[in-house]
Amino acid sequence: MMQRTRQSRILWPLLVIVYLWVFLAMIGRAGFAYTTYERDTDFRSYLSSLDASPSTSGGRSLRLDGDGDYVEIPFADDLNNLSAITIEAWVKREAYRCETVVGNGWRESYWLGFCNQPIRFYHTGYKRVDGRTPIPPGQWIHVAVTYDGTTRRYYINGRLDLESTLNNGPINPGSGALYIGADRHGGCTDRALCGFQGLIDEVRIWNVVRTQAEIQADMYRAINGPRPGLLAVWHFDGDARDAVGSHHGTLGGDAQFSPEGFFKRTLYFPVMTMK
Ligand SMILES: [Ca+2]
Ligand SMILES: [Ca+2]
Repeated sequence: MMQRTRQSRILWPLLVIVYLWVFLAMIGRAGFAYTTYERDTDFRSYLSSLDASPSTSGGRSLRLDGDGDYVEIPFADDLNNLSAITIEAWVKREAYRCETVVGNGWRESYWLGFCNQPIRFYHTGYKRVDGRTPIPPGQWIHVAVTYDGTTRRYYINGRLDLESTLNNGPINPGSGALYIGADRHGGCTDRALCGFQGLIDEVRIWNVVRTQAEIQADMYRAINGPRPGLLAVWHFDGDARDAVGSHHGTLGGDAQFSPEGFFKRTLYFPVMTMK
């Protein structure tokens, strides 16, 4: 009896609010709007305006221990018929090593990673150029590479690190799965798959050359919808799904997700509005 009384004390005010809202909506005085908070700062400022506590449902990243861990993306034509390419990722390294960020078979197609300190990018097999600036362990760094068959450009945190026409020519397609955090050809001296050690987040592959301004404009926010030339985006917020297409990945080795994502999870809030 007591239980039922307590329930009705909570239920009745709720019902009154819902009925009032429906009435206002019917006469056109109320509605719903969905607001997207893509960056944690936006979300926190939204919450502070409500005088509420921050959410703990943060985004995640891919954690790899550098020894046999990877995300495998099944072979797809659009990842292999490229006259131009842009690859972007947030990385947090743990050491200077030869390690893969995105590998499409480095002996035949494209590969983005580091061999010790700077960015390295291969295409068409052994056609490589190393960047100039070290990518240090222990901090989140945004790396981006663009290549159009003639000119390659490397960006670190949105700043141009290297522009080069050395070893240029068309991008050769691969013939197998694309890996994130490893490469199916392997061949690094101490590890079978040239595995990455650390955290990787927000990996994107485009079939166009992104400009420096475009890279800077999008590096601090998650992309969740289609864009011209955007082939795939992996947020790694607890899964390896492609957020804009069908290039869904599966984890290999003992790859896992870290609670330390570069971005907080993208949040969609229904906000009641008065007209
Ligand atoms: Ca491992
Ligand atoms: Ca993430």
